[in-house]
Amino acid sequence: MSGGLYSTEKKDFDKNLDLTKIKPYGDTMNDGKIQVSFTLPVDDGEKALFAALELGKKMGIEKPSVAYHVSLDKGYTYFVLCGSLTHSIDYTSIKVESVEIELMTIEEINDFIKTKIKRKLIIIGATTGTDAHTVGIDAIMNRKGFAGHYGLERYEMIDAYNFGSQVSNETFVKKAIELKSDVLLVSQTVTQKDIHVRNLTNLVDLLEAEEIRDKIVLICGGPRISNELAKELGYDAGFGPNTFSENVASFAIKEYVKRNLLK
Ligand code: B12
Repeated sequence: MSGGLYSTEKKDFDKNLDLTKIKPYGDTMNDGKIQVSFTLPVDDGEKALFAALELGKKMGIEKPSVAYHVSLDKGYTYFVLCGSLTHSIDYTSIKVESVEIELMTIEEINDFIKTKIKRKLIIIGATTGTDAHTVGIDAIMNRKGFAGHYGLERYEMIDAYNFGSQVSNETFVKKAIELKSDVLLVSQTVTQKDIHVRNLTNLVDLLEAEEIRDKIVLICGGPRISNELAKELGYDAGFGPNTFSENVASFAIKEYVKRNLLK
């Protein structure tokens, strides 16, 4: 650590972690330090700075300060604001519904498919609608995978087809029928104005219209997708950040057998 003038050693700083009242951590426990960024639709200047600080206070930020501001264009200014958040959260009261899976290795997944399904599983995937983000679906499907975890294309007992991004729901359903797919993987990153919700439900509607929804395992994923949301929208499961191909495949094969979807 630096040997500068700043030292916390002799000071009587708060060291108590109370999980019923957690706050952001900056330098010391419960200091509430945060940094937020946003754009205001006004020209840069003293008045804009004042407005940003006032907004910070309304967000519950104590002693906000503008760390950075820049004019993005005429009538638009970008701000980075720092300060201490006054709000806290009762961490002990939070209940999150995540996918319950017995995580298997690639070898175990291949063996399971060989013995229980007795043929290769056909999995298709895409980022649907207008969404252009491919990295998430590639991480799950592409041979090289993500963070040291190989993707589904590498699995001996899986035929994986990754159709990339901006695939319309109509095309995706057509591909599902054409390839007699067992599992459909949908990636959604852009959530602005809830576009992901409309797009994800539209796919379920189309699958139901084609009478194939109950014959397939339907999974979605993305940085803002939770299992809870996915189920609400008519999917079998939803996966968020730090998902690997093994998580998805372990769930898909168990679900496939549990629902007796063998064709
Ligand atoms: C790279 C990037 C882009 C690239 C994409 C290039 C490409 N080929 O993918 C480009 C430049 C094209 C782009 C464009 C846009 N982007 Co962008 N982009 C990003 C960025 C920097 C990284 C995303 C990424 O690759 N993450 C890495 C992967 C591995 O993570 P992941 O997607 O979460 O995937 C994991 C899990 O979520 C899960 N998963 C994902 N999909 C699936 C699917 C299944 C079936 C399963 C099981 C799991 C799963 O598993 C993956 C691995 O663990 C993020 C910011 C950030 N740092 O996250 C913004 C971000 C996603 N983009 C954003 C925005 C707003 C846009 C634009 C709208 C900007 C604009 N105004 O033009 C456009 C949209 C274009 C469009 N039509 O979609 C916002 C989204 C905000 C929101 N929630 O809506 C972000 C968060 C930036 C921000 N802070 O504002 N973007």
